[in-house]
Amino acid sequence: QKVVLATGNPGKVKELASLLSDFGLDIVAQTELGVDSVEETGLTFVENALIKARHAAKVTGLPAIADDSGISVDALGGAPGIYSARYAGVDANDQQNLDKLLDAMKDVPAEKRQAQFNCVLVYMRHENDPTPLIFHGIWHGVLSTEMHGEGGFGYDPIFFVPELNCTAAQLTKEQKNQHSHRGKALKLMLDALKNA
Ligand code: ITT
Repeated sequence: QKVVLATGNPGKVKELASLLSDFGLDIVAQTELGVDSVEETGLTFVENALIKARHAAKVTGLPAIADDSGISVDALGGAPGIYSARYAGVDANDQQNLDKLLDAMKDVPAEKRQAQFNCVLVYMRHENDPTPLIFHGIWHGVLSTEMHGEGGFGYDPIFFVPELNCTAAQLTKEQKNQHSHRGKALKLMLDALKNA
């Protein structure tokens, strides 16, 4: 079964595609099928994931999987949250977003630097699927004051995981998937598809 992976983010593709393929899905990236990006007008991770999956399903005629995710910082009232990709502006890159977050947190002491990654994955069978499957994963951590590690993407170099005593960017792809918001949502999705 061909399924379009409705994301333009190579970091997400790296973490999702091989596990979905191992599961037996014939995963095609949306860029390979000429799917453009769609405006994310939702107010929740769930709404934005649905918007992206529906758009890709509509353009391709295939089932679609979308990921909407972001980092929520307690000391910032949950910001940047659903705006994580556009925190430093609509055309901002990962480094600019990360620098802005470090700057916003520069006076916040160690004990008040808790943050969470959220990931919502959606599986939409077709454009008009009235019961899309929705899965949520969360990962708790603490924002570091400096970048560490070369792996992962986005905010990973400043997302310190106390249980593992390192940042998300210091984990291998496999280790990150064992602990991450995305890995947890993906496991729930694969369990559900197995039983479908
Ligand atoms: P698509 O919409 O095309 O999937 P995007 O990058 O715009 O790509 P989002 O709107 O979901 O995706 O934004 C996610 C943001 O949260 C983005 O800035 C990421 O860097 C960040 N993020 C999500 N998961 C992350 C992870 O595992 N590690 C680090 N940063 C992450």
